[in-house]
Amino acid sequence: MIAQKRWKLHVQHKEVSDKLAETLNISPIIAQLLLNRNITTLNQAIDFLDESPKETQFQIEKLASLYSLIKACIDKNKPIFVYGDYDVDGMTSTAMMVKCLTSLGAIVRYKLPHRFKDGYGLNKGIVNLIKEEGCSLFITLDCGITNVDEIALIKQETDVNVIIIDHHQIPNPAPNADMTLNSKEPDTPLALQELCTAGLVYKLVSYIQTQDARIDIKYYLLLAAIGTVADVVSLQGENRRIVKAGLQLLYDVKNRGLLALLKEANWNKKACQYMM
Ligand SMILES: [Mn+2]
Repeated sequence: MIAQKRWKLHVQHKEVSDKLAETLNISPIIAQLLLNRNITTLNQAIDFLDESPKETQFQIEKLASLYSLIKACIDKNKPIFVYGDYDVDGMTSTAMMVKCLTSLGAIVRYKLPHRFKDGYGLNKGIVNLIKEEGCSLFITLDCGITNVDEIALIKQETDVNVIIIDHHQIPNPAPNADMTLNSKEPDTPLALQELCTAGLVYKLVSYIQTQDARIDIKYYLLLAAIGTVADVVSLQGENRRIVKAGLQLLYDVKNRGLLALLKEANWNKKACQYMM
């Protein structure tokens, strides 16, 4: 009960917050809220308050090689298999990847594992699935980085290329995938180190958009925002920008799945618009 709660106020640093407020032309209350979040320097504050998703990218060569691996498979007209995860990050990532690949003209198969029947990550049965579908590319989303044995088996038993897009801790030795995009890799730019898989897929799709006009990036931003919020990753850096910009798109949702979810949640467009 609220009556039993004790409010613990953050220490006020009036001098620092006044200075931030004056320099950035923001209210002293916002300045103090920044301090409460450990944002103490001018640069940190500017970065935090900047709301537009930035051009911060992974090394462009990395995204370019991922794209060429995908493109090579599409050119061969062979199916691409996308294996996701059952949580929101995994599902939004899969939705984005399937949409992107389909827009590029790929034949796409996908699987969202069942939480209880299939469990998390890959299992050895996946080899048969890949063989049956005759795939030449296998992409894991929000899983795969810990599946060293399963990936080894896939590479041994089939001739698919394997891409792992995941934000979970990378084991040592890492699985022998052909390519990996993981925000825990040591060469990840600071602003992207907290990206969940939906954020990673969003970054990849943003790059592909620069190479292929069939991609409409607007479709992906809201899904990336939902995946980011649901995976409870830190809302700073690029994550915050994705969520802030993505949530604005809630007012203009066309995706039928999302519309159904909003209806089920009794989402009140007018009330929320007022708050934002
Ligand atoms: Mn995740």
